Amino acid sequence: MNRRGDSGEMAGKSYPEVSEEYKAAVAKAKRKLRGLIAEKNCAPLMLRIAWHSAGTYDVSTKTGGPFGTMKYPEELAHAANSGLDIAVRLLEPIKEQFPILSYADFYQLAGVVAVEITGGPEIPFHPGREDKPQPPEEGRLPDATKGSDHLRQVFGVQMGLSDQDIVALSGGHTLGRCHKERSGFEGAWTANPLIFDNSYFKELLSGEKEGLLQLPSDKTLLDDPVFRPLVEKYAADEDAFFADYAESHLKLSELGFGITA
Ligand code: TBV
Repeated sequence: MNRRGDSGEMAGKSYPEVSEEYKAAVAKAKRKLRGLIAEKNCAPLMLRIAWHSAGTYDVSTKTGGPFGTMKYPEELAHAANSGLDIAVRLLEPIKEQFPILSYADFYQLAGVVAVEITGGPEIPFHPGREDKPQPPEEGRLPDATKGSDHLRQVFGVQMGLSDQDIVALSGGHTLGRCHKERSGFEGAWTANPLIFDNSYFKELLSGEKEGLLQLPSDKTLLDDPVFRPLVEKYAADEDAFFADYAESHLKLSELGFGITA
């Protein structure tokens, strides 16, 4: 068997080969994660831990990224990760059942399952990430109070993602909410924060509403000539959002992982 993964063609990547035992553990862990997320209603937090794990990747130094370091107290103590200790704690009883899996794969699998189980698109998952011993430095994740230039610096220059990835991934705020005691902000972006759909973009276009939240980094998507047409497209066409979201989430989950052909 060659090294090219099944869905790798889209990203033009090849992946390390893992054992049949490893593949079986991935499939079984996926079922356990569905159960946990359904029981605890914790899909938003699981998407956030996957994103904050991957979003530290820096293309120029090839450091950070989705490599299982979020379990370290040092990384959990980063200001942007406030509350993610809860995610690590919720996941640990399942992780213990699958010692063969890397934390790196396991946290990304949790993000994929969170999107799937709340009605979002299926995101291809390729196993084989290895755990790194060292968390990244603090300060790489975006700041909610800043605008387009900052988003392009973090997602574009640091992570190597595109403008389209920024808008599609911002749709992740279709899930969950802000907690005053974690980020200082309070409230959900949509009326149905446990459903993955395109309502984030519809709410963004319809303006501020009693009871819902828009962060400065959300609102900046409306003011930018490249971002805004994508917001309008995703608000009007959920299938287009799901297709682009799945592609962008896959890229995010594999920053620094897999060999580009
Ligand atoms: C929570 C803001 C997915 N995102 C979240 C919070 C804040 C932000 C609240 C934390 C809390 O108080 O519990 C303040 N995160 C940002 C902002 C930026 C950011 C402004 C930078 C622009 N978010 C996200 C991506 C993804 C998410 C790429 C996933 C693909 N974030 C996310 C979820 C939740 C937050 C599902 O960043 C809810 C968690 C692109 C919960 O309910 O517990 C939007 C984007 O990075 C910036």
